[in-house]
Amino acid sequence: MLKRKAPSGNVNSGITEFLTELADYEKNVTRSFHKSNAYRKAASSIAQYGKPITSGEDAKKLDGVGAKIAEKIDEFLRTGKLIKLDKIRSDDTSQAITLLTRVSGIGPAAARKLFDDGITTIEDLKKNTEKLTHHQQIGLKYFEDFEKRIPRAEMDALESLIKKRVAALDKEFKCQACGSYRRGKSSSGDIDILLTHSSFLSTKKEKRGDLLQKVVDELKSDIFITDALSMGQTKFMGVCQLPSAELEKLQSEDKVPSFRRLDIRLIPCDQYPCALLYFTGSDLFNKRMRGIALEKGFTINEYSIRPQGSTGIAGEPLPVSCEEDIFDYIDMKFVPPSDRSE
Ligand code: 8DG
Ligand code: CA
Ligand code: CA
Repeated sequence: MLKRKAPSGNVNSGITEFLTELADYEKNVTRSFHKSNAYRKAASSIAQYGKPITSGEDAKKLDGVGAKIAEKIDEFLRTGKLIKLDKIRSDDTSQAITLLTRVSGIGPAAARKLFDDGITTIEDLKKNTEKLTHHQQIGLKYFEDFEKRIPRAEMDALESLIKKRVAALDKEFKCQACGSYRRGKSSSGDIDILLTHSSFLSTKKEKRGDLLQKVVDELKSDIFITDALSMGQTKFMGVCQLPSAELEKLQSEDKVPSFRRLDIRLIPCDQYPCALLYFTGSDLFNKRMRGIALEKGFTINEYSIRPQGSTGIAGEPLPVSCEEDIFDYIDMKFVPPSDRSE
């Protein structure tokens, strides 16, 4: 089962798609996370390369492409398919586990456990909801909707509605959608909202209070937020639905608004730029940028950028007021969000 991403305009999409499918298989079915990451890294290098790959030898020059992957590329270029993938696709266990992991909240370990209990289909899940966590039950309830990508026009509407409601609550809130949306993608898998408040600093945690709860309650009040998957002090995971009137304005072909996955994270003001960078992604861009930072003697995570002393112990967080500051510290040219995808 291919992970349904928007078309990428990648000249090697045949190769990157089969590598991604193998990465998903290793993650979900065999739970060999090292192998999975190796396939993903190779897929990313190849997608970034931009020129058509004509042989495995060719591909081996790229970061993360070793002899075994090069062999698979040769087989794919020669025959247009991979025997290994054909076997995986026709294997019952692999099919069932891959299907189960498509339900939000069911990870590789839970999928294996359910499979061992004889659960192999969505129908089986529906008959055994007592075996599922609250999150998994909601994942099952909205299984079809959560598989649909969210068109950019709807993302615009969702973000602006959230911004409007949050601003009406308190002008000192700031929020924005990040993830693939901020990277300019034509569609997104979910809505990743970062939220901050001018009074909330990492050094003044007591100011956090119930800021997130207030925002969630406000968004629940007209059932924009329809379900909660989890609610913490700084992270809400849930489900929302654009009001029908808003959907009509978009001249969408859909008659009824779909249920969408929504995450809201409350971030202290001083950590907002590092969080924005982190949650804009992509995951692979973040990994590369962290690597560059380390070479320059800095360590970056979702909270801060800190100098990495010769002892290997990270120093105090450096002050940052925007994403550009982080690039400046590590002497890296600013990469606009739209260029952070592969
Ligand atoms: P999509 O929803 O359109 O499918 O893509 P996305 O917005 O890029 O992915 P996401 O899964 O919603 O994650 C949002 C960002 O969070 C991602 O672009 C980068 C950052 N991120 C990491 N590591 C991880 C991780 O392990 N899990 C998740 N969920 N996000 C991560 O850098
Ligand atoms: Ca996302
Ligand atoms: Ca997300």
